[in-house]
Amino acid sequence: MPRSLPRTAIPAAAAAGVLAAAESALAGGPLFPGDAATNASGVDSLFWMATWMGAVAFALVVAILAWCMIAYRARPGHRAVYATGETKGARTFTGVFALGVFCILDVSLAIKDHAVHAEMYGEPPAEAEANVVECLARQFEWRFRWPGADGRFGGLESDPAATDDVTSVNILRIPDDRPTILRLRSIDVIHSFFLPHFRTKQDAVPGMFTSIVIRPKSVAEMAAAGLPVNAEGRHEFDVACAELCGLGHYSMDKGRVIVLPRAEYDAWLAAQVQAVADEIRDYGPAPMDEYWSIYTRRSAAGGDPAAGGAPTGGEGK
Ligand SMILES: [Cu+2]
Repeated sequence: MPRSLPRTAIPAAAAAGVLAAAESALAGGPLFPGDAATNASGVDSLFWMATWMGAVAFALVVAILAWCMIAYRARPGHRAVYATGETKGARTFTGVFALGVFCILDVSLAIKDHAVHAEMYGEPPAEAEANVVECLARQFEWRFRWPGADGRFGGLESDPAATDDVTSVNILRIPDDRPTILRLRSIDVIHSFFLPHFRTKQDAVPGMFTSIVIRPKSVAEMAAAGLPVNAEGRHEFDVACAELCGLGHYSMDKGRVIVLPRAEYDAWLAAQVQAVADEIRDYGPAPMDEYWSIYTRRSAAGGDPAAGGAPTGGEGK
């Protein structure tokens, strides 16, 4: 039997191997859809770092196990070693190895995760410098809302600010030159707004606001990266629900986010605002989008100030 294991050489070699493998894998891989967000690459590198570190640590453990099986096996003139791991040397090796794995894998992953998390979920941009859109999740679709001509999101159904709001089902258009703050809420159960190309997701929870910041790359960068375009040549990406929310859960992947150049986005929004204003002029205030209306009534009945109004009693519960 070998006299003693080189106690520091193995963890040191392991550390070097793990770091080298993780480093070389940070460039990305074929598993992910194209990356459409300015802050998405950190998520990919964290994923690959965890995957490669785990893979290398696993390979190392298996290699040591295999080596021990061969080195200490029974052979002519040599009995198999019955090692219970109770000698001082074995304990020291196990301790050093475990500590090495912890320091290299867990600590470096925690440091990396902290940075990535801060980038994704840290301080949101000021609303004045962002594009703010509201999203109402329901079984089984996403409803989006933009403030209308008055620049204000409406609250309750009877709120005049609500009548000119622009709404859309399942299609979210955003400009490419600034972040979009999406304010999420749910009318029924917990949904999770998931943007695979933006490497981000956020739960929409009944009774509370949550929000997510979408930071798209510019349309020019997306084109250069060969990201998918729809029939009209616009960069269009999936929105999916990442929370099993009922029988039609799968159908919430009908959501789409379309990233437009700023001028085109502004023109689109102006046309929508104008269309709603024309409708109000010709036919009087339009009824509020059905589900926003139900939402505001339910929320108000529950005294939810997010609904923008005072409690009205049990109506609509
Ligand atoms: Cu859902």
